[in-house]
Amino acid sequence: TAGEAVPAAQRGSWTSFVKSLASMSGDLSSMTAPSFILSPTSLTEFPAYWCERPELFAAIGDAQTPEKRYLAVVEWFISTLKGQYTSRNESMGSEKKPLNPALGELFYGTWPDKNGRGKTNLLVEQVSHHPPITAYVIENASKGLKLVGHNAQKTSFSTGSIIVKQLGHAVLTVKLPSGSTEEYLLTLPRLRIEGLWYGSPYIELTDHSNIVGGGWVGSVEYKGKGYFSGKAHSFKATLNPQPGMGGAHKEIVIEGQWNTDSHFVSGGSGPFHNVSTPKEEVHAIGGGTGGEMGPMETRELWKLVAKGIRENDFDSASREKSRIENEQRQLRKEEADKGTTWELKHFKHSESDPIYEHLGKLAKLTPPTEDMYVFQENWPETFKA
Ligand code: HCR
Repeated sequence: TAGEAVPAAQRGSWTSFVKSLASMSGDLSSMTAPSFILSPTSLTEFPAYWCERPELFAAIGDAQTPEKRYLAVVEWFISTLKGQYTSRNESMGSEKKPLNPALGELFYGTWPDKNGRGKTNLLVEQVSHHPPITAYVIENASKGLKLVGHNAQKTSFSTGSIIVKQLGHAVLTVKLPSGSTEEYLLTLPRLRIEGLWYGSPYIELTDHSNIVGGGWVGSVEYKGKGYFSGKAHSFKATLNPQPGMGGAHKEIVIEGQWNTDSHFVSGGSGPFHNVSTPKEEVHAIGGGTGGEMGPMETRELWKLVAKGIRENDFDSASREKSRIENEQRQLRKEEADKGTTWELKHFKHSESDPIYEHLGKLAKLTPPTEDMYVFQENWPETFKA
């Protein structure tokens, strides 16, 4: 039945919310949703999902041959999907609506060095409020690894589901011990938010994403239940050496479930990835106290809203949320009056990305270029400790 998982008092507002999705404009973030579906976490914390298995990220830097390195990139990428797309279901019972970050909101974090994997740092900045765009960098300097990317979403509604097209991409740079550098372009899957009618939304991935670099061109196709395996969260990765790079042509195909495990179908044998091992959440720097980030640190900024949501005190959550939104509106108004604009702290916007253009051509990506946010290499002191 409709709204089965919805608290009885909110069934009516949930039904109207789901109905109103059909006429949504493409930006879901600004729609008001019933309180039971609100998450106390802001989208600026999401880039941490890229590194909840820091040893798999580090393994890219340790790989000894181009093929092993490329497969390490693919394994790390696939292993992040469980956290990125199913972890709210595990921790909160269903997918929820994250807090919509304010312009300039910050999140800094770190995964400590352990077992020789090196220290990994995370820095996130909300670079646009409307539409919401989040830029991030993740670096493990001791292994020569740096991931820089940005994320935005374009949403639409089709046959009862929200379809989320992810805009943006990420580039992983690997500094090799020889001194040379390799780059890998990562594009992102499309999402279907299903289970809306019942009030228990969850994500299924669809379409495909690309992993291109290090002499390889790969595509990962995503399917839900009833396609190539009959199981939810299925994928099939088809990886090919870049034409003209020499050597015998060897296609590698891997199939399985991105939230559990997968295996080689050709070009290798045996198991490929397995995400049953525990994940390691990021250690938030200054979390909840602002620290050197001040009031724009995400957990500091949203402290009272998050408390209200966690304690089912939605009046105070919505009062605090309105206060933040009004303050933000006021700031934008003052800037407009003075003829100034908000200055980003860590990133600079660029209309095109030469790495996307170069690697994207190998996978015949459209459009041929995309904009990017260039990290200014200004890691704050707190990361140097
Ligand atoms: C679509 C989504 C906001 C964006 C979230 C993204 C795409 C952000 C980047 C991360 O790397 C991966 C990621 C995972 C999330 O699954 C995705 C969110 C799921 C829901 C949320 C909507 C804006 C809110 C929908 C409201 C529903 C649940 C009623």
